[in-house]
Amino acid sequence: MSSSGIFTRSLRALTAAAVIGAAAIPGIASAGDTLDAIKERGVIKVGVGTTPGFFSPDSDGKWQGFFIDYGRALSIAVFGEDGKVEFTNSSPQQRLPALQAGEFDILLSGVTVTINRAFNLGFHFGPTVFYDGQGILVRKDIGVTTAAELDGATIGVQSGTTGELNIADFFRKTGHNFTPVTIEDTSEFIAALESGRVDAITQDSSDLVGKLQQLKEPDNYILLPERLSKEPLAPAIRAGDDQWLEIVNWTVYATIQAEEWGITSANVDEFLKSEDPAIQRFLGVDPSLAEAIGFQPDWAYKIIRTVGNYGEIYERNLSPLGWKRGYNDIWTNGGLLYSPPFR
Ligand SMILES: N[C@@H](CCC(=O)N[C@@H](CS)C(=O)NCC(=O)O)C(=O)O
Repeated sequence: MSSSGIFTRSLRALTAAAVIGAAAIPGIASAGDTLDAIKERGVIKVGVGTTPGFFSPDSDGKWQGFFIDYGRALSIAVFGEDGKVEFTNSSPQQRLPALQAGEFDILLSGVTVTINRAFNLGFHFGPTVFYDGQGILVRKDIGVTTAAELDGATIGVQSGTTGELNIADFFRKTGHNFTPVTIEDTSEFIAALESGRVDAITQDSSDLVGKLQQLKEPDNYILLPERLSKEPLAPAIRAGDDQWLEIVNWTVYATIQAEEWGITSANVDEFLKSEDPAIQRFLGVDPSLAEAIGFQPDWAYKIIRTVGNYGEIYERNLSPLGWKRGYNDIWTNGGLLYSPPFR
């Protein structure tokens, strides 16, 4: 199998089809040049944050985490091999403009899908990979155990996040007062809580659970039980590149579909002997589907063998932090994760 990635002879046809589609249907985005740029450069440029479990460098400076593993899966999808990804930390405020400016090919940084970002800011989103909600982390000594009790508190919020509007909406609803302190830099954001400059900080609960690990005395803080918002976190790309969007979509779906079928990094080779025609097409034993699309037949096989299915990615990175699957489980287990059919 060549390692040139998922796209073979059909690349031009796909691009052409998307361009034709764009001409025929006003308003539909066309294929862009992201994939070409990535292939020419030889690396995918990914914007990330710095939250343990989701994206953080290990002691050797090598990035680890839930979103990092999706970057690795994309590397396998595009290049047929792991590791052709450059992860760069960027603040929540700067990363969307940086994506728009072409500094990144994709953000895997816990970006929430919102209608404003889709219509007004010019971004497209892959599938939601983590269903989250905004939380509030307070210093215990202020003596509250629910968000509804917060009145007159000073609350840190990171600039450029959905949290800015959510926290204002929340207090408008409760009728209580609060003083927002908007901070861009993540270290300063944490330091504001530790120094007492703010009574609490608000962010995606995924972020707060990770940040708790970074606080010097985590026992002095409590994550309040309320979730203020829906924060479906998804890969974000520049609008207007259908081809790149579909690569992102189906890379994520491959990890979800594999979990639904019980295919793991440990047993994927056993599944190569499966009699199920759908699994044969998925793993490339029957190459007809992949060939018709222009993917390398073993693209999904390689992703699962190397990075694992969604559940493995989750267990490896997030279970150690105490995360339960909850909404982030496969639909057959009562969660929200659902892959469209591979056919
Ligand atoms: N989901 C929110 C917040 C995004 C966000 O701030 N994400 C966290 C990670 S989940 C982050 O980047 N925190 C700062 C950091 O990690 O440096 C949004 O899209 O506006």
